Amino acid sequence: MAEEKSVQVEMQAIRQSALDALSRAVDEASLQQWRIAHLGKSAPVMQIFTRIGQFAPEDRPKVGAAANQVKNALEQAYSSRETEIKQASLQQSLEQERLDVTLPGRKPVQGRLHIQTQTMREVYRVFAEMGFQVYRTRDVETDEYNFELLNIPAYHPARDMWDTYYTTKPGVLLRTHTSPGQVHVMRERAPEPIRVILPGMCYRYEQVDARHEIQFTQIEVLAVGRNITFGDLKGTLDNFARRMFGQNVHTRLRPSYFPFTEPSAELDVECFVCGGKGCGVCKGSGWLEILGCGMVHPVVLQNGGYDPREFSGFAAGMGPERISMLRHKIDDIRYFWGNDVRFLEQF
Ligand code: FA5
Repeated sequence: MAEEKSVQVEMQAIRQSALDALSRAVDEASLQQWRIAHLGKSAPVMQIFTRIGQFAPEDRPKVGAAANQVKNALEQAYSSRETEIKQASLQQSLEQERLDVTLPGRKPVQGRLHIQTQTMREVYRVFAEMGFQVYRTRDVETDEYNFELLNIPAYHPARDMWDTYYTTKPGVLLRTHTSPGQVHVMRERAPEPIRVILPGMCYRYEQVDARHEIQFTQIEVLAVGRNITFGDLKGTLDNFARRMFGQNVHTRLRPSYFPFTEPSAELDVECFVCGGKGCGVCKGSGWLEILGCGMVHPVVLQNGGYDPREFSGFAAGMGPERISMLRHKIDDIRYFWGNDVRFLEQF
């Protein structure tokens, strides 16, 4: 039979050594180790409970109560030490990681619409107000639609106006302008009247410079009906220019040549850099060309399914990059597709 008196002494020693060890626990990791060692299943105080049957039956309640006391005392000591350590570590992190709430916040990086998307949407809006719908056609075109149906047969010298990227498939190319869309929409709508704009990316095998890219956007304008005149074209373009550039904008229509319009013209806007005096951007002319236009050629009307004796129409093709350049005083078209965020995030 084990002696009740000596186990009481043993328990006091267990308690003392556990409390000494606890005072040496300085952080949460060592505190956890202490808990396993002194309150876990194999802790000395827990071993007393397993040995209780070895005591005389009358001593067992005393031993049990004393062991419970030690256990409770250790649990209490553990919880107050835990509070102390947590408090100390909070204090330490507050001192070390001091937060200055008066510092200005970091601005989150915000996505935005590309300058061209913004300009194009504005052009859509201006034309929508004049009753024009948006109609989209394909970037990869056939020679037939890009040239032949637009009155530009093979080997016609006018083909030199559009240096073309051909695909490996014969007769298939990247559209050099949005004009092939004219025939697509006419064939779909004939003999109904048409008022559409046709936006999209165009591709030309060109020498890249401040005003020319190999990839750029165009917006085609097309109106077909029974009594459409050159006056309607001029009025529509004047209205468009005033809405885009302001009431006082200076524009001019200059005679030009396109195989798919007759007569043909080009619309120039006064150069934004020199104010019309002449500079490097406008090549000394004082004007920047933004679009080509004219009355739809009878051959094209016929190819689209309209009888040119009954129907007439006007068409225009503009370069929205040039419009953005004019409005925002951008002096080089290469910024648009260069993907430099320092440029893009300005708009
Ligand atoms: C045409 O492409 C004709 N299809 C326009 C047209 C449509 C005329 C309907 C008559 C009736 P042009 O090659 O001039 O025409 O181009 C029209 C506009 O596209 C130009 O005024 C210019 O603003 C823009 N553009 C042309 N080439 C480039 C280029 N390489 N880089 C950037 N913009 C260009």
